[in-house]
Amino acid sequence: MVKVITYGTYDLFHEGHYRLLQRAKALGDYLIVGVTTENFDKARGKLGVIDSLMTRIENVKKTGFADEIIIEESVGQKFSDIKKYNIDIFTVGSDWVGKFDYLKDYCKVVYLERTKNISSTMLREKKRHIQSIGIIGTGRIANRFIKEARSVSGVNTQSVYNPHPESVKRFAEQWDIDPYSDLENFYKDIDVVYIASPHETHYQYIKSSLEHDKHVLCEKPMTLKRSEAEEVFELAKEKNLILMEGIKTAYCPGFHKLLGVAHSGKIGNVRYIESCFTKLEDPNKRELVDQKFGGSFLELGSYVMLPILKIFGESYTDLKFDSVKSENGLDIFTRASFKFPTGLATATCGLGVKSEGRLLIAGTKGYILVSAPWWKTTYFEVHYEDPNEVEKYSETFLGDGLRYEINDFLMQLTERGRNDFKLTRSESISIAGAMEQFINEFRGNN
Ligand code: C2G
Repeated sequence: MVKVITYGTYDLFHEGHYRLLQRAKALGDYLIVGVTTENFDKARGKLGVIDSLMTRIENVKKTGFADEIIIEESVGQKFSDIKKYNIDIFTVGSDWVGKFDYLKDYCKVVYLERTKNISSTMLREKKRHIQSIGIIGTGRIANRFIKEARSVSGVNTQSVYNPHPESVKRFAEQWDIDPYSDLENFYKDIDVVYIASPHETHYQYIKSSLEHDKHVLCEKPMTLKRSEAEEVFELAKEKNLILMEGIKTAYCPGFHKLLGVAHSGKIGNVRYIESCFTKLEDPNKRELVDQKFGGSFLELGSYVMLPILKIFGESYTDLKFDSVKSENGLDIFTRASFKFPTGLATATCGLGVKSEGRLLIAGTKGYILVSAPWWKTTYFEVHYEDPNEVEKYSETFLGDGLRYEINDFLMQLTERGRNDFKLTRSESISIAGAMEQFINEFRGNN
């Protein structure tokens, strides 16, 4: 008798799960299915699981393919199950290719092709529908997004658009998704759009996506003009669609803990903030070559302004920029100096100058220090006048962190939670306004 084992969460049970179990069963005579517990999913960084363990087991049972169902509770369990149940074949979908090769010494490992299109799911109800994502753009961030989206339950990255047929095909093959170089066709089969194209194209793509009735998650900076940001938020409101700007720090749990402490009064009234983000970039990369929309502030300014606006609010009385330029005229380092009625703030960012990427929030009783990289907040300290008095805080930050913003976006559009306070419309509009001022002044000086 050939014994086969497979594992999964099986949340919002869909055709991909069904087809996987069907083919797993066909590989042998006896199929064991391991269903993950909530704790295990949490530990392995899977977010947004909706169905209870009982419901997920019930759904696997209903298919009739499983001869035995077990629960998967810990990381090393696959290895011990293979021995315990005398397994001949371990199988899982092709989204895991290579990940379980370490089991090859103990049984045969088979990766079954994952099901690409699961939008025609059995789950028709809006809140339980698997949201199909289409990506606009094929750059580095789009690659990261796909990986991270696979750690969020309830979404399926289905297609990608880029006007150049060759590059979109290459990207799609790598991730086993559908390529489109025709925008109208791209919109046909998806629920939401993730925009990861060059900054200056965001505004048009947001408008076009909303006009096609798609919810939108757009990479930062969402737009480069205040009026454009206002316009697209208004359009989203009119059409009852979610439009969210993806500044990943805004959605990560450690940053929230930090804001909680800053607002709690622990350090008294905040009077000064200093935030810095630098990244030494290859001089041939778009960010350091694109004369019109490259440079450090357009690339990193959204991050460094975020804690300032979250803590002091948006009513600054003065904003001044100073930049260090490279030979080709782009800003390789920029300092944005803010004045607020109750304090001061400095945001610095660089692509060609390296500095300590820390965040300092100074108050009337003490200060918060978040060491680099503060934009992936995992640890911070609260210091007081007495240098021996230090409070320490830590928080998890999973993977590349994009999964938090994807999960928050999903919660908003399935109406499972209101979390738009994490990055409000007016904060996004203010950031666009600062970008606009920077571009105007910078170009004026050039
Ligand atoms: N699957 C698929 N096609 C999809 C989605 C999922 O073939 N469109 C497969 C997965 O590859 C997996 C199974 O269906 O083999 C269950 O998928 P999930 O519930 O998403 O579980 P997963 O996170 O893949 O768990 O220990 C857990 C396992 O390693 C895999």
